[in-house]
Amino acid sequence: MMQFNEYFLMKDEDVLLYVKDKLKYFSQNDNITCKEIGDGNINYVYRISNGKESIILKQAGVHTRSNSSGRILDINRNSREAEILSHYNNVLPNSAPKIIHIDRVMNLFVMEDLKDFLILRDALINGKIYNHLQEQLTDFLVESTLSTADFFMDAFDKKENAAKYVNKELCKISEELVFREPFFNVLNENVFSNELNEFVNDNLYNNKKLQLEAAKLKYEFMNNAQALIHGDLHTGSIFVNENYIKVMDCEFAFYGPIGYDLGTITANFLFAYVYHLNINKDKNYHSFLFNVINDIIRLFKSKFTAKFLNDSNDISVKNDDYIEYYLIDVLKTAFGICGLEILRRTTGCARVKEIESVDNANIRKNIEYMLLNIGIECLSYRERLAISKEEDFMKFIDNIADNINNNG
Ligand code: SR1
Ligand code: MG
Repeated sequence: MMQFNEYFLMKDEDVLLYVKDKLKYFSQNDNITCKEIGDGNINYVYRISNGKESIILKQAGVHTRSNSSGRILDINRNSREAEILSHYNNVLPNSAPKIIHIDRVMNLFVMEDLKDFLILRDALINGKIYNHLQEQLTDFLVESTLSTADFFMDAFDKKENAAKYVNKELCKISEELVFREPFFNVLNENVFSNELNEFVNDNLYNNKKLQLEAAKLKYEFMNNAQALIHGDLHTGSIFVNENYIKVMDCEFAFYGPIGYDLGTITANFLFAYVYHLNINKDKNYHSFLFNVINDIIRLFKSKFTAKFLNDSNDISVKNDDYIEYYLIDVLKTAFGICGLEILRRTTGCARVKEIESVDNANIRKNIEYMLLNIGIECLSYRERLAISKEEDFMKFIDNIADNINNNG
């Protein structure tokens, strides 16, 4: 009988045996089935069901799934991810799937199956409206990060936590794919419409000013251990239903700059926005997304400031001017990361459905072109955006889109 006392990468039939032997979740008489449902780049995700109830098992592999880049990844990321999902539920109840079981030998964990939830990216592409997104996302952004920052944790605990969550391999992926590849294409894996070659050459590959901003942000990402951040908070890492969002896929988490998550999620809402501007002429849906993005920035600012003032343990930072200074710094990072996330997903190998699902080559090229312009401007003007009024951000975005539409 298989003991599961030594790590190996499981197949469907191993998962079934594992669940029967180790988990005792289903009754022995149940006819259980297992299906691999992962569509990410990194892990293996299985749904195990008895026809009525189901659970999800996530196992880490040593390599990325395609392994075209030959990356070897630390498999301990799996148990760290399960712990961090539990941390999310502790600081903000119901914000992540519940963890049922962790196995540090097999590098897997089992969690509740969010069957009646949709992946936020798909829901937005399909034009779904939810009125709780901005409130819940900003609660998550503020609570999940600030609760682990120096202002709120004991200084020794925070440093130990920062050491525990060092995440070398996964951070290296972001250091390369987010900060380097859009400008240097070292891996030679960049892909985008051929008609944009000249534009990308002039504005990314040969743009020293933009490359300088990316370099500054890269070294901030590598050295500014402000708080435990999710590290990959795109709309494919979030599940949604009529009442809740649930955050998952935090294998990229580490102690990094707080603005990183805000920037990543803002960029991913902009993917939805630009997709709908080009594909779906429903103005109501455009305004829905416009308001969600504006609200995320507005609510982030007010919740961040309030938590800082009310809950911080350190008297030296309970100072309005310091909080304003710190928040502006977080926002500068966030707008820069927003630009980089847009640029790397539009030019690089880690693609998004808002571009990839568009069959019409001309429309796809228009979406890419609009996104590239938005990405470049967010990165270039991040300092100005950080001190401007929150409602100005989406005006800034609409201005870029209108200019492109008016100039053909
Ligand atoms: C090799 S991993 C490519 C991308 O997928 C993940 O979701 C991260 O965003 C990463 O950059
Ligand atoms: Mg992921």
